[in-house]
Amino acid sequence: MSQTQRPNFGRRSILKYLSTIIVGIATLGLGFSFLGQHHPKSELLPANRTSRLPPNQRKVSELVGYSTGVIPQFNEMDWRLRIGGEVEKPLSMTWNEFLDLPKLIQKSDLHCVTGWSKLDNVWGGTLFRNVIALCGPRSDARFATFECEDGYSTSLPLKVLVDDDVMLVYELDGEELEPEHGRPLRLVVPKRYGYKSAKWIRAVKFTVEQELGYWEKLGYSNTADPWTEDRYSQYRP
Ligand SMILES: Nc1nc2c(c(=O)[nH]1)N[C@H]1C(S)=C(S)[C@@H](COP(=O)(O)O)O[C@H]1N2
Ligand SMILES: [Mo]
Repeated sequence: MSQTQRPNFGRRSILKYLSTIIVGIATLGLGFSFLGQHHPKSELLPANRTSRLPPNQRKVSELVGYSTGVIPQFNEMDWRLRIGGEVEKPLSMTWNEFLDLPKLIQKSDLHCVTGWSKLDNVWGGTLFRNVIALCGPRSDARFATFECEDGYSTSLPLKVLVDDDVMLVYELDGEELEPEHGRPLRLVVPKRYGYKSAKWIRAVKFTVEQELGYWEKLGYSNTADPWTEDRYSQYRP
């Protein structure tokens, strides 16, 4: 049949068309009103969130600088970011090669599982998505493990890592990242507890199964959603 079917404009379908249009306009309107306030995407609160502060968190005025060990040195000349595991194109990037990735500045919040939250951190870096595009994870890769200079590690599903607010950053509030906050390179994952935001990253390994990171092995949640107070894992080693 080559003729295109004419829509049937019965009462029910007119109602359906009308409601689609109304929902469409309302969605656009909401979108534009948010844009008008210049909120980056990560600041938009889902309908069920009435506050920017997740339950049982308190605001602090500075990032606390939480770490489990000594703060590593950064030597620009011998620094490499290794990207491997289940990828088509393993990479070893120099510092300058990393800086050549598209740069983005974006504000977001960091919620430490111990109860402090630092709102409005202005991060400068690149979307994690840009790294994914470079190395081409194989079709069975579902997770990535971040391996850090201080021996720390954590991992996340790729479906979390492709989000608009997930970045590899080298600047905070317009300045080069301070050593205690991850200089030269850290991850920020605003929608997860802070222990997922790995500092001093040296390697990213794409995997089929999720590996347990430093805190996750000690019983902290592998999903780590601050809004549902998903602090501890069901499984205790
Ligand atoms: N390599 C590494 N990354 C890390 C940690 C760490 O000990 N080592 N601590 C995590 C925790 S528990 C939190 S809350 C945040 C804290 O970030 P900040 O030190 O910039 O405040 O970093 C995370 N990233
Ligand atoms: Mo933390």
